[in-house]
Amino acid sequence: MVIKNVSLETVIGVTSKIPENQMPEIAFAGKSNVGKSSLINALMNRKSLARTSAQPGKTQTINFYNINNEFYFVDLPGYGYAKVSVEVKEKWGKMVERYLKKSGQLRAVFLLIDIRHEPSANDRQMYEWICANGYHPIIIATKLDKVNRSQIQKHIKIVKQGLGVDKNTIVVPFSAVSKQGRDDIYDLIDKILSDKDMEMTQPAEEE
Ligand SMILES: Nc1nc2c(ncn2[C@@H]2O[C@H](COP(=O)(O)OP(=O)(O)OP(=O)(O)O)[C@@H](O)[C@H]2O)c(=O)[nH]1
Ligand SMILES: [Mg+2]
Repeated sequence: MVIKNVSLETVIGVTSKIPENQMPEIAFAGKSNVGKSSLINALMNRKSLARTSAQPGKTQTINFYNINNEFYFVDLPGYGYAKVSVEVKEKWGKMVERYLKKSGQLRAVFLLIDIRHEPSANDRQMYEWICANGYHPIIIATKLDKVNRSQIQKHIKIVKQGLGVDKNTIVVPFSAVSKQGRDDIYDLIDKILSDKDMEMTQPAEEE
């Protein structure tokens, strides 16, 4: 994948309408502070187009990044941030749920899990939610640079078991610091996007 141009095209809040985009969308979900915006920046080759923060709860909107005028990266607000009210949490949840249900262009959902920690109840719920909406999430185990090389496989196993994934689920370890894993994610995105092309170029049925 070659990134030629990127721009933040649409930002939607709790009450906004889900945009009726014409190009495919690839969404990034995960708890607050897990590294969604950092991953999107790494994929876009930009330092800070997607705003990141050590303070959890940075992204409170759904942000659509136009990539090469070909597709969108969708940065979803993070869940599980303890310091916001129940009311705000509910609103975020509803917004994400509405997006998963309503987007006509969503092709794939990446679910990010911090490689250091066992998935939480919220992570499991998000995983199940994505599945319930007909998507098979791809797991990105983030902050790979924070674990010892010899411990990586052990941590990946904990992530898989904690989410209760099936054996076909793809788990990609990734670091926004070293960019390790980025090429694997590009390859997956290429596959996701070309699958759609294949569908679109299916020969028409004979009459
Ligand atoms: N060491 C390390 N730090 C990371 C990595 N990815 C993200 N971080 C840091 O983790 C913090 C949160 O990253 P964000 O990308 O803002 O997380 P987010 O998931 O977008 O968070 P919200 O917008 O709050 O949902 C920032 O301080 C990042 O610099 C990584 O791979 N390695
Ligand atoms: Mg963010």
